[in-house]
Amino acid sequence: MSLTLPAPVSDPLDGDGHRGGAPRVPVPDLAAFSAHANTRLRESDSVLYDLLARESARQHETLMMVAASSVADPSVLACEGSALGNLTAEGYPGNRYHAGCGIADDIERLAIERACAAFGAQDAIVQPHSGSSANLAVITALLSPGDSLLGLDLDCGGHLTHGSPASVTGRYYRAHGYRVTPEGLLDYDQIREMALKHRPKLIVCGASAYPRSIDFARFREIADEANAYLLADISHIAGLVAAGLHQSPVDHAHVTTTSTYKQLYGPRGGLILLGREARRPGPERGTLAATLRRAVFPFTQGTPDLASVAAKARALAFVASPDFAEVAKRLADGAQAIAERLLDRGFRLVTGGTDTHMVLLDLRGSGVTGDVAEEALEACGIVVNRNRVPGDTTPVRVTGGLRLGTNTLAARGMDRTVAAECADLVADVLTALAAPGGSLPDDLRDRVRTRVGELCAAHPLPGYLP
Ligand code: DSN
Repeated sequence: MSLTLPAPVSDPLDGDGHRGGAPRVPVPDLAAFSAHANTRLRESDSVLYDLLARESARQHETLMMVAASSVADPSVLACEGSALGNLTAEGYPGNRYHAGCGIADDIERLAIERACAAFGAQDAIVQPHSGSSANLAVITALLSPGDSLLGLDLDCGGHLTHGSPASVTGRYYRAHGYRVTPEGLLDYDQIREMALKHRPKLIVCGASAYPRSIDFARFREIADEANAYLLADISHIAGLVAAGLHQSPVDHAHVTTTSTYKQLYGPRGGLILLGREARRPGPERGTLAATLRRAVFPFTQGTPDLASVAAKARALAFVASPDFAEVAKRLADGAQAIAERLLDRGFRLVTGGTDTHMVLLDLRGSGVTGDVAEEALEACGIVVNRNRVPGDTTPVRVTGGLRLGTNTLAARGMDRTVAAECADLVADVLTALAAPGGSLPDDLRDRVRTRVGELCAAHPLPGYLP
């Protein structure tokens, strides 16, 4: 028996968005649906609702200065919480393994287009679930197990996925780590020497805790001399790169990766960007871009999160807007102001300053450890993270340093003057901890908390209050 299929219709939806001839199905207005969804959550699961409400309030009321953190616009959160999360859509636009993906295809194409526009890239892969997933896809695409790679040592500011033994990238590959100078700076001669000695198949540049600019062109020269691929992970500085405030690696590196929730003010997720190397042959069949697409799906991921892809598209539109240039400028200016104020107050900074959004405080010798400082600052409403600094011998959960960043301050509209005041508040707390007796007096905690509250009230999270 053969089935007779109805003739395809060019536009199966009528002007009201419903299928001609079929009974009308009620479809809620999106904005009304969001309010309804939250009310439904409150009524059906008050325990979870209260936790979410408390977390929301905490974000409004505290100074978020974790350098790896930022705040997404509510329109980004709306995409993340949308019905796209219901969709299973393995594959890529125009080539899915499931039906019902026509709208998803348009959304993914839009995200790709916007990623390319924001970074001047030739091609982009928008499906990685995170920056780590993006790195894993690139590494598994370019290397075979046992091949060697060269990345910045974790203790010197590198990322887990750049070859740390704690990560699959350091377990299944022969990972070598380059280090920084005693001042905390990248030493390109040392990196070149290591590249020529170990002949890695891949060199990884980019960092999680490095406050200075990175010379991607120099890295590419080294990679070419060593006949290695170059991966630039710009997760921490992607906004500065997009705004033209930091050299772009997109046409220097073979591949560039980034997470989307830090300086791109997007959802939790990752991107892979390709510049002039996009159409060169990959290590196996097809172009480098095609190889990397296969490396994301089906090699290391299954179905993509289309809600996150939509949220990336929304965030990338903001990155391309004139307002973003102002935010990027503010985050660099703010970090400068914080560095200058901390230096004035007698603190030591890794590399002596910053070129980015990040300031790394070296607390060693002050009598205060990173964990104690982190806890005391949080009690005052200032959220930072303890961080090891180059040459640190303290345990990873203790650490001899603190990492500060300005992504959220900049988004809240806090300028140099406010950023410097934030540095003063941090310095007041650290100075008290370093004094004989080493504790946080209640009156200081209350004073700092009050001022933090005033600053947060004067600079609300952008777009969050209706
Ligand atoms: N890479 C981690 C960090 O820098 O803190 C998480 O984004």
